[in-house]
Amino acid sequence: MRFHKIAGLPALAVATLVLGCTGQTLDEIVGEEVATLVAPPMVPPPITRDHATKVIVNLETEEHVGRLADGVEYTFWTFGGQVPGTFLRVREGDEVEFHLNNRPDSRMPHNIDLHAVTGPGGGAASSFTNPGHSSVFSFKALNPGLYVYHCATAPVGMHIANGMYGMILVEPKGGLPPVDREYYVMQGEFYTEGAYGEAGLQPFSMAKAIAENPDYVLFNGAVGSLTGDNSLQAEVGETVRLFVGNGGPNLISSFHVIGEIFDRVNVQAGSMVSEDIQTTLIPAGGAAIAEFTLEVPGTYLLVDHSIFRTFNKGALGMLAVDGPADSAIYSGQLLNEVYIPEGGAIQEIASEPTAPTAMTTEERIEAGGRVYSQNCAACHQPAGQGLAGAFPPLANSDYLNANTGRAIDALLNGLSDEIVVNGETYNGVMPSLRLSDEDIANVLSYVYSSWGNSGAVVTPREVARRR
Ligand code: HEC
Ligand SMILES: [Cu+2]
Repeated sequence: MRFHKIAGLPALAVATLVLGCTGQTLDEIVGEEVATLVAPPMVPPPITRDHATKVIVNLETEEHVGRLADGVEYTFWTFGGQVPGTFLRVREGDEVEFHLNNRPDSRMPHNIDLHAVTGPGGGAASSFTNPGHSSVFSFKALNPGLYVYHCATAPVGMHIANGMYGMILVEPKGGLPPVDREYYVMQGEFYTEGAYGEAGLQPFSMAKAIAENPDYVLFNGAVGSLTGDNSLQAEVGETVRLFVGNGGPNLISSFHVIGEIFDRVNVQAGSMVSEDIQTTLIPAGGAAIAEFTLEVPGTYLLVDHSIFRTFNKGALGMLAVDGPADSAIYSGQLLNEVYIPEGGAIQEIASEPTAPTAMTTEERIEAGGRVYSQNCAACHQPAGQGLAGAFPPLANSDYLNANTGRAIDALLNGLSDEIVVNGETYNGVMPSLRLSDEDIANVLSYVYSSWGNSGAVVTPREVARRR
């Protein structure tokens, strides 16, 4: 569908008014350019063009093990190799030709839903891309603003929780007012099997994600990615613009800079500007643009003012400001540096394993149904039918029915070998879910008794033998 434009009013708002008349058509596209991609917290330079163009974006989805906190590693899924994803910058009226390239060494298919897109799914269906493939789609940047993008491949929450979010700025035609520095900050939560600070490679916890109870709430994907040597920098007298987003997947951010007042905030990253704001609410899947001028030197703290997240879950950034003091504005002692010991949070004590209870087969299957809906359904789907190209079916699965021992091993240790299920090859990763012997016995008994499977019963004793 084509929208017309009158006197700069948003096209959608006036679309109905111009039906049938020959209003001005969409901006003429002049030339083309390849989008500049830089790693956060930096952003590409402001756009100086005064016309619309075709912008070619080449964004790569990439999965890697990286640092979540000192001594803590995590398997991140990313747009562009880091969290948050690469910042994209276009101009209102531009035509964006989007190339999503999923690396051959990816385990998962990915796609992208950009909130700046006018069209079904924000591009999600058109960009679904298997490992080792590229897909291309094109959209018109109709509305100016700062927009979140994220992966929308099932299970959507898991792709976002693993780091698949970033932002695209659609500059208004007249551009944004000039400032001295611009930075890119994005909040997101991580759900790990271990408690905050627990060392080692931490698997994703689907149970904590469903309960919306993260161990980490972070700016830019790791504890310390904006503190110490990584602090944002500015000088007294400069004006700073923060592009702040919230990837979620679950929490709302109460974004605040300790020691500053936002002179201007584009509320919800739209065109309404509010002045003199202390804390701005950023919904999951939303953003804000905050600007302030720095009058006095010191270290300013970027926080989520749901403050336990800052001091116990990692949501802390710093802006280090150099320059002359001005005692007329602030005459106190200098700020103390905040010190957060890594892993200083209270560690959980592992509970004693409980003795297996005597259960009838029916009770076992019923309990297993609950384990299934909490731990397996997100990937293998509620009726065990799986998801083509990503998650193998458990319904009528020859792989499952051939061998109970192999199924127990998959639940105990996870599974990453290439496997063939009902003639289809899968080469994904099933995480080790750290279930108890009892839960594994129950869920497998449930799966075997459902959806045309063999009816085998698995006991906790058999699971214990293979652990
Ligand atoms: C995060 C997604 C995910 C979750 C959660 C998950 N699986 Fe899987 N599962 C997979 C993937 C991917 C494979 C294929 C692994 C491979 O290619 O090596 C798989 C393979 C399997 C297989 C062997 C193949 C088949 O279809 O028979 C079984 C059995 C299985 N899963 C059972 C379960 C059970 C039971 C649960 C819940 C306790 C569960 N899975 C939770 C992703 C998941
Ligand atoms: Cu994804």
